[in-house]
Amino acid sequence: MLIKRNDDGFIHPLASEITPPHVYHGRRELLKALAAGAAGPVLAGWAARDALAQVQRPGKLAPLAAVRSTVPGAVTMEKVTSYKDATTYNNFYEFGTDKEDPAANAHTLKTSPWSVEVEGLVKKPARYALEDLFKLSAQEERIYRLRCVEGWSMVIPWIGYSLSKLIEKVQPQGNAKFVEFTTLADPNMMPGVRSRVLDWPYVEGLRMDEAMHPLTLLTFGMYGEVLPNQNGAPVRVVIPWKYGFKSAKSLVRIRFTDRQPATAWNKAAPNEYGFYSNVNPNVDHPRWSQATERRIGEDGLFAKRRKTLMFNGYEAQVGQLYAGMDLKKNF
Ligand SMILES: Nc1nc2c(c(=O)[nH]1)N[C@H]1C(S)=C(S)[C@@H](COP(=O)(O)O)O[C@H]1N2
Ligand SMILES: [Mo]
Repeated sequence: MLIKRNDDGFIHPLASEITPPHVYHGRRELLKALAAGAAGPVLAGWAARDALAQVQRPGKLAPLAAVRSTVPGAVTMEKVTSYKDATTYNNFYEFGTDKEDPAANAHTLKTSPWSVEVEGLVKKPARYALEDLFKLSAQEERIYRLRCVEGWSMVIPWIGYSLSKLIEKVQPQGNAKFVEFTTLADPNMMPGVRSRVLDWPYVEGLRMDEAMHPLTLLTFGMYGEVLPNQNGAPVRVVIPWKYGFKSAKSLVRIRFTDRQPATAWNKAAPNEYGFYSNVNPNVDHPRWSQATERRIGEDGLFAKRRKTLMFNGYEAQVGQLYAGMDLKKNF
């Protein structure tokens, strides 16, 4: 992919590349299929992809070109949450604990220059400038459900690539069993870090096979643009089958280790937030049920709560990672 750096230091696709992916993909596939005399199935598939037609570029931040992901399960056809809801109802405690706080306060986060340290049990540790991390693999659009442990969910068109691409590049050593994510904790840019709600920095972690799963996304953008600060700019992870807090924002370090990482929420309340935190309607949070959820944007008088799905609906893709494990014990 051709990219150039603008004065603001971030990466901008060339103008020719900013055609929305659903437009150029559909068109190219259609032309190919017409030439092959097989337009029928492709047209049907194309119509089914109308989920993508709902993804309107908000036109607020730098555009980010992406190809349609072909990873199984990477594109839900559910209605996409509005950009406004996805960017004004956030959890990002470094900017305050109210849902409106990150949108109001995150403008003080300076995302350029930015680098991510990759260290620990790897053969090729490296400090990646954001631009180099971005270029490491093709950017894909994924439409994922994200389910917060608090009982609400959204459907967001993310842009990034499988974290496995980076992991393959840095070559973990044989004894690396877990990946630890550390996010920025700068009290000058993040007013929430001065409060004691969590033990900063915000740390999250995955078992190696979870980190290697193709659905685990190293994420640079959403809605066809770079990430807004409140959603974890300039780079975060998104793990769609786990409660939202596992999807750490504004990453500065990725460390490979042989020990299960001590994560921020697990340290704060170990009986409430386990290391795995797979979305599971059958295991309640000690203070509330996890059986149902409220889809953000559907909060009218008659909006029904939705049933929460095992692994947030990604059981076909990730269920085998937990075969034989007691998911009530390993919550
Ligand atoms: N650094 C950091 N990452 C974080 C959080 C946070 O407070 N700090 N909150 C988590 C929680 S609880 C959720 S639900 C998601 C929300 O992501 P979104 O605002 O993009 O929807 O981010 C997660 N990542
Ligand atoms: Mo959350």
